[in-house]
Amino acid sequence: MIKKVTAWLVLVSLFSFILPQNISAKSGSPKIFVKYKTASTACRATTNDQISTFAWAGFKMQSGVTGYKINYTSATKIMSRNSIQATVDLAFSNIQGAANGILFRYDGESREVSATNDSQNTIMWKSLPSYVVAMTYVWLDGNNRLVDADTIFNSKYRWSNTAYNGSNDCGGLAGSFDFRNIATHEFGHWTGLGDLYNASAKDLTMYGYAGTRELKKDSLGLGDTIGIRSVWP
Ligand SMILES: [Ca+2]
Ligand SMILES: [Zn+2]
Repeated sequence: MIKKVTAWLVLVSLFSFILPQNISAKSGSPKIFVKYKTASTACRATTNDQISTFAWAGFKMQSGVTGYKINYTSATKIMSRNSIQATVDLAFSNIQGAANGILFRYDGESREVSATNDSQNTIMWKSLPSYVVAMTYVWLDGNNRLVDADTIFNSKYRWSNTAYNGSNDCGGLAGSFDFRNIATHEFGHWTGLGDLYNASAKDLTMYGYAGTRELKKDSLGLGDTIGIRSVWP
């Protein structure tokens, strides 16, 4: 498992992707961000989310409103439509709160089942390799502005929602990934932020690994906020 993850990291760093069979992207070459499951899966309580680190992935969003759709039928059964939409809204509102001027808008239901450069930003579930928690694909125009962002959550895993109260860092449902916790990270990619893999960034939302029960990334760390402010057009 560790070897496999390392291999993926190498591939990611070379921007050369050999995608597993069940992950496909249509039309053009997207940038792909992979959120990995931690080897141990254990969530660790926050020790320092006030470091100023962030990574820029080399692109920015368009000015104005960014719409998104949700494929509810692909979601794991334990989450209701209402709770999915409310949670997505909360995750986007964290990003909006970090920088004045970012606006996301819910545009309704989607039936799209794969990451596709179709000028429609879509949130969906799909079976991904077990070392992957979620993936975000982005397509850019010639000026390195976002034209399409799609996020896929791994339907192999259980997903749940537990409210974060500022201290229950690892208080999510056992054996389950917290949807808001992971969604906030994935939507950080929509703004142009990249993954952080240095262990010192483990408490930041843009850290590239996640464990089950983890809630602490519902809220942004300092580096996440600074990053979003600096990449926002
Ligand atoms: Ca799309
Ligand atoms: Zn990521």
